[in-house]
Amino acid sequence: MAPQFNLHDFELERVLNDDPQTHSVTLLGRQRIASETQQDPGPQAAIVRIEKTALPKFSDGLVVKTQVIESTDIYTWLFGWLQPSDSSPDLKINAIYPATETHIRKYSKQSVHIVRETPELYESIVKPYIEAFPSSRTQWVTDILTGTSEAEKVLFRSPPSSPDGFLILPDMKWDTVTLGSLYLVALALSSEVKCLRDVKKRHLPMLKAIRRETRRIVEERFGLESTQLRLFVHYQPSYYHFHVHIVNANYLGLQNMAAGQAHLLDDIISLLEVDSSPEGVIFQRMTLTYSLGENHGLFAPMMAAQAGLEDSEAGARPTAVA
Ligand code: M7G
Repeated sequence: MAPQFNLHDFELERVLNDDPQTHSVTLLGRQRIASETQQDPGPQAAIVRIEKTALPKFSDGLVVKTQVIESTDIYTWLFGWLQPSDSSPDLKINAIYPATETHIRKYSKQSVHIVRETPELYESIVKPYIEAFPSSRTQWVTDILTGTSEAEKVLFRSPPSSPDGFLILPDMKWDTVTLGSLYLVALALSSEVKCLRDVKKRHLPMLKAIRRETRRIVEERFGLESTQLRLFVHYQPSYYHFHVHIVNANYLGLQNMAAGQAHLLDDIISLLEVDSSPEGVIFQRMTLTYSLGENHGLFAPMMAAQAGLEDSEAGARPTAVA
């Protein structure tokens, strides 16, 4: 019969793995085992994986203590405790208040479809959609850029004279502590570039500076090398003010890194470099393919337009040989 394991008799040797994604830690240690039938074999190697269980069903009073990490405009993120305790928090909580209809739709469970956005569909459907957003949608960006909020969190800010300026600060997705889930965001100081479609060859100095300064800051502040970072840009993003996601390369499985939505900053730079057109507008000439949730404001018009794309392709397809 296998000896019984008892965590209280476990002596930690080293941490084999810790994974903020699955909220788990895997440990190697030694366990003294006393068996009734055999001689005590002495300390034995033991592997222990500890994982947080699913959250209990939410009820009033479930979270006994909270502490605000940061807040900007209508967004607040906090630490939470399930038990009265002075030790590290059990939860990270993100709150949006007051939430708009767009937020409610974004955060509701929904299935996704893959759509292709030609330059023509961008002009006729997507551009008007982006332009219709009220400026209040990116008030949080304005608050950060003007120093009204999160000012003490800013890790890098370009000199005011810099034409391609940006700043780098912790993303609200990050708990600001766990290196394994490091998540920063670089925000362009100018609101000229709304999204990937607006990125042109003349933005190369800004893109390269974001890459360079990110690497420097992350190495100096957090001790991570440039190869430990994944830098990417979303299309479609939730917020139409140019920004780059900066994430620990080992923090995998985030839904927002899906192929199609996440474009590596390195690939964007490389595409602009090989683009030989004088204006360098490769992102205005490409068909971009990505997933859209059923609740997304672009879902209905983009889905309706897909049929047109298939039809025109079907017409060009050679007929099968019998
Ligand atoms: P996105 O690609 O537009 O949308 O990225 P997503 O949220 O669907 O990924 C915007 C990024 O900005 C996300 O990583 C957000 O977590 C982050 N973010 C959003 N807000 C409202 C804030 C904020 O107020 N402060 C900070 N620091 N980050 C934010």
